[in-house]
Amino acid sequence: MFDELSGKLENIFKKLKGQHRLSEDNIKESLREVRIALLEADVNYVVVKDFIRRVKDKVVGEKVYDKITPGQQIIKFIHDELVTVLGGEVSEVKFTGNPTIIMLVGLQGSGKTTHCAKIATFLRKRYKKSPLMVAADVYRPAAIDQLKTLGKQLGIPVYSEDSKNVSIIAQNALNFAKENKNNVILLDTAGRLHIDEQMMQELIDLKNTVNPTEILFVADSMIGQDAVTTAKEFNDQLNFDGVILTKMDGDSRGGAALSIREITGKPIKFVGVGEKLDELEMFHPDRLAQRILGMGDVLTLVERAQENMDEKEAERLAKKLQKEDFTFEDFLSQIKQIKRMGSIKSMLKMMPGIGSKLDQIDIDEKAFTKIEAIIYSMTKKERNRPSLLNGSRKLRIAKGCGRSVQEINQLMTQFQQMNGMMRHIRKIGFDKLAKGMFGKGMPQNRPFK
Ligand SMILES: Nc1nc2c(ncn2[C@@H]2O[C@H](COP(=O)(O)OP(=O)(O)OP(=O)(O)O)[C@@H](O)[C@H]2O)c(=O)[nH]1
Ligand SMILES: [Mg+2]
Repeated sequence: MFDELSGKLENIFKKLKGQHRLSEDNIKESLREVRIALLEADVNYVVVKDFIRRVKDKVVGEKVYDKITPGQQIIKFIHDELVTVLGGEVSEVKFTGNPTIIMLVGLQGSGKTTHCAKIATFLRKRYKKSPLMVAADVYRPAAIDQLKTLGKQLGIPVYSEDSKNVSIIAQNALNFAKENKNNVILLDTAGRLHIDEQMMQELIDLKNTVNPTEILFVADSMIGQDAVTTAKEFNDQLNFDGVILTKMDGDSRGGAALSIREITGKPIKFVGVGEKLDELEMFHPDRLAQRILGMGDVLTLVERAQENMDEKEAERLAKKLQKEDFTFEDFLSQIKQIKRMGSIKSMLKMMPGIGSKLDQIDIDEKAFTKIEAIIYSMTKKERNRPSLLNGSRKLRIAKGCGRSVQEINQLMTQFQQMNGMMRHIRKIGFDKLAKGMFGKGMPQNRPFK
């Protein structure tokens, strides 16, 4: 969904790579491009303008940290600001009413009925609630049938009646729920093509009658800028509590998420990611921000590396490499350090420029385990003096770890290549180490397949 935007931002930040100082000029240029990218992703221009101003204010006043590059620092600011725009924290469902009444409103076809069912099943599963769905869409008989069908499919009761007065229906539904011990009521209201006064009045009446715990505005993320106008109108009239952003699985440019949140000030609570009834997610601002940036969480990567790398051990290995007496024993120790940082794929995902491309790459997480198995089958002497490994020793090792001699040879080659390559590395910082581990010449994608 945000592929286009994240691709653009990746390019912008590439240009900043290698710069050691942020001048007013290069910030200006990259922010200009961020602005264009956001506008092209259909984010409302007022939101974009504000956003850029806030990021700029922060970046200009700040000193550049030593541990991260200026590019990474800008990403961090933009990321943080995006998280703020998207609402900061996850917004939980409120269950204050007894029963809790959730009223869904929105334009025609936005996904109200579908999400009424999705949320009902979600609340039942996650919070062990006993929901009741209410057909408060009285204009189309088909709408009632649609809700009933969904209810049947999920085994969730649906309350409906022939009356054309939704306030009366809702009142009766409330009594029905009390009798049947349903502690959450979901009101599925009629959609409207455009905002019209009569229907809006009906929603206001309904709101006044049942005093819902939450009114959720259902917004189709595909309609871009229009969603903002509609959201504003609904919010002015109904003062809704939150937003469900639907059809995020589609070809949406996604700007609606940022804009609606910023313009209405109301949190996005749920995201619809498909037609199926379990395709619903709670909305996580930080995850979406990371996805928008497509840059991965550079800072987490740096932090994790710092936390997990035993600096003294890294230095010792670096010294050995420089002296060219790096052994299999050291190799084992290095693998252990890498493994402590988490899965290889999750680490790579956090590196700029890699995240979006990672899906096509097949990384064999077990490669290290195989390497370890081979090394463990060597005697201590062999581990410390790899040159000892002749044909018969290799055969014995192969038998010991259940791999072929060919695989042992492969490991030897990789080991030698690494030794050669690492000779040039003066100090093992995480970046260099990672490059060594994942760049050419090292046990990369599928060494033992
Ligand atoms: N791909 C996708 N389709 C969705 C999603 N949510 C709803 N739809 C589809 O959108 C169409 C309209 O959904 P409804 O739930 O009927 O919309 P509504 O708001 O109740 O429509 P009205 O009652 O006519 O106002 C249906 O075909 C749904 O399957 C979603 O998150 N992803
Ligand atoms: Mg409907």
